Parts: sequence; C-alpha cells; structure tokens
Amino acid sequence: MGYVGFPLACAIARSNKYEVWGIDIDERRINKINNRICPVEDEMAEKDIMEVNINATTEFGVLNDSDYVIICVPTPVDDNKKPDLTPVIKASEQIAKYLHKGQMIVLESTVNPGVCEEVMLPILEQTGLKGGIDFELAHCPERIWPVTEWNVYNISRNIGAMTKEGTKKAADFYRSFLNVEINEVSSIKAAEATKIVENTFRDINIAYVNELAQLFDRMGIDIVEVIKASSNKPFAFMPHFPGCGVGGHCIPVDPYYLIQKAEELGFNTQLMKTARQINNHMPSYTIEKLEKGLQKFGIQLKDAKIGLLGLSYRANMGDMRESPSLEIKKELLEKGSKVMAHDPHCNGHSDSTLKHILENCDGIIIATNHKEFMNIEDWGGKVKVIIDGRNCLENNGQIKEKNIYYAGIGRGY
Ligand code: SAJ
Repeated sequence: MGYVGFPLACAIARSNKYEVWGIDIDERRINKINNRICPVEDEMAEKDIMEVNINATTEFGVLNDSDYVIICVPTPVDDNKKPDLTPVIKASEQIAKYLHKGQMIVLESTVNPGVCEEVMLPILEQTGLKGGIDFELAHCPERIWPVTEWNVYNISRNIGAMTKEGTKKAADFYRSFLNVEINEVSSIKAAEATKIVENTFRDINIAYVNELAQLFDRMGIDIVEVIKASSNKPFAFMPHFPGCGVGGHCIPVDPYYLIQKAEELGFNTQLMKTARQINNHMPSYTIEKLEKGLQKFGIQLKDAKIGLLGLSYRANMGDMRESPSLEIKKELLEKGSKVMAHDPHCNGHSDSTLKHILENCDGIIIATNHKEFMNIEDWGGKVKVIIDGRNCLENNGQIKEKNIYYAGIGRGY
C-alpha cells in the first residue's frame, strides 16, 4: 500500500469488477486507508481514496479467497549496495501459506532478471503446487513517476509470465482495469529486464551529463545551454541535466541489482558501475564548488555556517530516500561546517527556518528545486555564496544584484 500498490489498488477498485483487498504490514497505513486518508503523495490517489472502495488489512488470510495477488513491496539495497530481497521473500512466504489452484501471482517490484523464477518460485512451489500449471506467476514492472502527470492510469506496461497462456491471462487481467497498452513479452525474465534497463539507462545518461558538467566547468562551457541546444536535434538525442546527485528509491538503487546479478555470472558491468561512481560523486563535487566560493571571501568550510535548502531527492515532494542532500549534509558536518537544513516538504526533518538560514549562513546549497525556493527575493545580509545544485535559480534577479558568488553545476565555472 505504498506509492505503487495503493494507486494500483484504486485503479482495480475503480473498474468495479473486483473486490479489492489492500494488504500491508504497516498498521498506520492500513488505518489511514480505512479512514479514507491517502497514504501516499499522489494526486490521483488523493482523488481515488474518496471515490473507490478498498478493504485494507494487515491480515494475509484474505489471500485464501483471492484470485489475483499483486506484490508491490520495496526492493532496496543494503549499506553495502547489495540487493535486499527480504520484502519480496517475506511477501512470497505469506502468499505461499494461502496459495491455491488457479491463483495468479504478479510481482510489480523492480528486480533483476531471475528473481521471479529463482527466488519467488521455489518458495511458492514448496506448497507442492506447480508454477505455470497450478498457479500463474507473472511480472509486470511498476512505472510510476511521482508528482508528475504520469500515473497508473496513463502509463503503458510490459508483462511476462511463465507460459504464453499465462502471459495472455495476466495481460488480460491488467487490461480489465487499465486503459493503456499492456505489452506481452516473451518471458518473465524479459519483463524483469525491461524495467531494470529503463532505470539503468536513466542513471547512465545522468552520469554522462554529470561527467560533462565537471569537464565544462573547467572549460568555461555551460552544459545546460549545450544540452538544450543539442535537444533541437529531431532524432537520437534525449536530454538529461547535471545536478548535485541522483536520489530516490529507484534510479540510484536498481542498477545494483543488475550489477550484482552480472557478478554472479562472472560478468563485469563496467559502464553501469562507473555511472554509479560518477553520480555518487556529485554531492562531493557540489561541496568542492562551495569551498572554492567561500575561499574568495576568506571563509573556510570548517568555520562556515551552511544552509542546505532541500532534503528530498526531487522537487515538490517529501521523499528523502537516497537523497543527495543527506550525503551533502554528512560530508559538510565531517568537514566541520555548521549545517542548517530546511525543506518545506519534509516536515519534521528541517532543523532551521528559511528565514534563519538566509539571515545567518555564509553559504547556501540549493539541493532540491522546490517551487518554494524559486522566488526568494531577500537573500538576507550574510550570505556570500550560493551553489545551485539543481541549476534552478539562474534567473533570480536578487542574487545578481547583490555581490553574492553564485555557481551552478556545469555552468562553466
Ligand atoms: N536527475 C538528475 N538529472 C536528470 C534527471 C534526474 O540529476 O536529468 C535526478 C533527480 O534529481 C533525482 C533522481 O535523478 O534525484 C531520480 O530522478 P527521476 O526523475 O528519475 O525520479 P524518480 O526516481 O522518482 O522516478 C523514476 C522514474 N523516472 C523516469 O523514468 C523519468 C522512472 O525511472 C521510474 O518510473 C521510477 O523512478 C521508478 O519507480 O522506478
């Protein structure tokens, strides 16, 4: 019942063809849903919860009477960037308790090719029931882009099961409640591969512009101008933009699932590993720029008060998972700076107000391009340096008027 499962449950309920049970181990989340409080930041889901009926429970026993079971649990990595399939395994173990003939089990969580058949299937077949015969196992990778116009109702999907018939049956199930293209692929592995390819594609492309940003800062070239100009090529170019880092529970995480699987097979995914290294370096690169800016005013990081604007990993939302801001804060503290963080979307995690930061900090890092930061007029009296980690304040007139040292990422200096 997270940002993937809850909107999906609403979409199924909205079709009025199914009795929908939303299961979650988080009782608070279940209580919210049963009190028609939306458990996720999702515009459509906020609407849905008032209009559709979902039975929410922590009891897996409802699976006894379920024909379709869809798993939408996290697939994180641990502190050593190793895949952590615990949520998938635990969900599979619960499902196995109630597995019965004719059931369709679908995994939506992002995994590397092989997880469905090498991890989930053995757990399910311990019941003596056979996948592809007594029950179906399919993979329909989730595609959600939080706080954008893209949502479960308008994004096409790929789906693969253990057999051709199983794939068709699974696809027809999704077609029964979604009015989007449901593309049947040849196998579960192909379906698992599509999603991990989509996200590693993005990570590599972001790493590419982040590498260019560091080079062009040395060459006096503004990479944002260049990328925008190159984007007028009507084919074979897809713009990405540099920043202070790559956050979220997907892009900086999913590549490690494929990297790990490849290692198990004795293959070195050097491009994906290098892309991760480049993107993981961007918080440090951002701090290097802050250090250079402060030095122009004779201020050392160890004596500096630094304002960190933005804690979430993406604009206008409050999700801090794998956020570069957390890396930036950690490294600044290690360097002896006093750090004051403010994020209007991460209630409870700010340790300062925007006003206090603007009036007391020597330097500011914009780590998230929240709309609340776009029209700051009065930057206070003390701020000497602003490093714009999302290249979002270039047109803020106030900054230009004051003798504030302003630098972005990859803007040529
Ligand atoms: N970022 C850049 N430069 C860019 C684009 C993004 O530095 O040009 C950074 C963002 O600031 C953010 C991170 O990368 O920190 C991830 O950004 P994102 O826009 O990919 O946002 P997510 O992770 O919420 O959504 C992604 C989806 N994004 C797109 O496909 C555009 C998609 O990969 C998945 O549907 C989703 O993760 C998921 O759930 O897997």
